[in-house]
Amino acid sequence: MPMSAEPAVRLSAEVAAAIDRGAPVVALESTIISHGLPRPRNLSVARELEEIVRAEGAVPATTAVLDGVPRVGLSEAELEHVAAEPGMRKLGRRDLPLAVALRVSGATTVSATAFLAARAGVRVFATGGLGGVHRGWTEDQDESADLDTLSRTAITVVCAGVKSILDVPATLQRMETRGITVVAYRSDTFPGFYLNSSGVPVDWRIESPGEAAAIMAAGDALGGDDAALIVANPVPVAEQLDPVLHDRVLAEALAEAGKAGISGQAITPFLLQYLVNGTEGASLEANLAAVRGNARLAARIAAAYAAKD
Ligand code: PSU
Ligand code: MN
Repeated sequence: MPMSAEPAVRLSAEVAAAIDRGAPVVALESTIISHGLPRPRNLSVARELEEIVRAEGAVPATTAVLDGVPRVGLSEAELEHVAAEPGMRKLGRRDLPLAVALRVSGATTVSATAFLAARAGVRVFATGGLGGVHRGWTEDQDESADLDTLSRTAITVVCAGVKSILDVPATLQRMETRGITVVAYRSDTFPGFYLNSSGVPVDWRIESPGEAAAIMAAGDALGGDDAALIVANPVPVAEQLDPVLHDRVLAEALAEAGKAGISGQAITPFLLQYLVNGTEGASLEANLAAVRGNARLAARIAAAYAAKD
């Protein structure tokens, strides 16, 4: 096997130093920046998320592949590149060897980010909404690779549930089957991404970052196969998208995607963009409120976990 001087996953100096001294680090994904949010707002959001993590005393580690190099922790210029470059690919876990070998630049989804973060030694990750089982899955078998990676990766993901464009009960069922631990943060129901609640009850609820850190430590102590902990953190009711507007525009979006024959990796960005247009930006505000809250909570959980030993 050829030996390379370069590590396969490159950590920024700041992230590497934080991991070495056991300081809290929060991974942030880049697909939400390059494919999930409209430009130029996406760059200010990317910066803002990093600042939120820092304000809580943790180090942000935004993840992407640049010219074939997987990176955990980006410089300001690299962050700008991810936000501005129109040719960024969307990379899931399975795309990583391709992007590396073919020296491609791409944004990492939850699956690719969770994988790279875990390889780097980062235990906590914040995003908007996870991928999951799509409506119509009985026909097209579209289940996000996020679920498969999370079923095999020791990482805590703070999210506002799964995207409401999905079949939420089917996604929760798959998470149970695949051994992904799920708790709702200060809620009795699973959040609905743009909405405070999906209406689906959850079995477990926690009240504090310390409880999340204790669950992580208990999982470490139990050992066995790696799997993720999902901390589902609802967007506050005051900042959610109007549920009636949500349901109406989502129905239109799904019909439009069907008519246009959109499928595979393109379907999630298509539906999210349709919602932004169809709600005159209101879905974007709800999405951002969710992501901000998740970055903050993730930093607090990372700090509580780092303080444990
Ligand atoms: N959360 C958001 N916006 C997004 C995503 C998450 O608020 O755009 C991205 C994540 O990167 C997630 C991906 O992994 O959407 C899911 O895509 P797919 O359904 O193709 O697996
Ligand atoms: Mn898919």
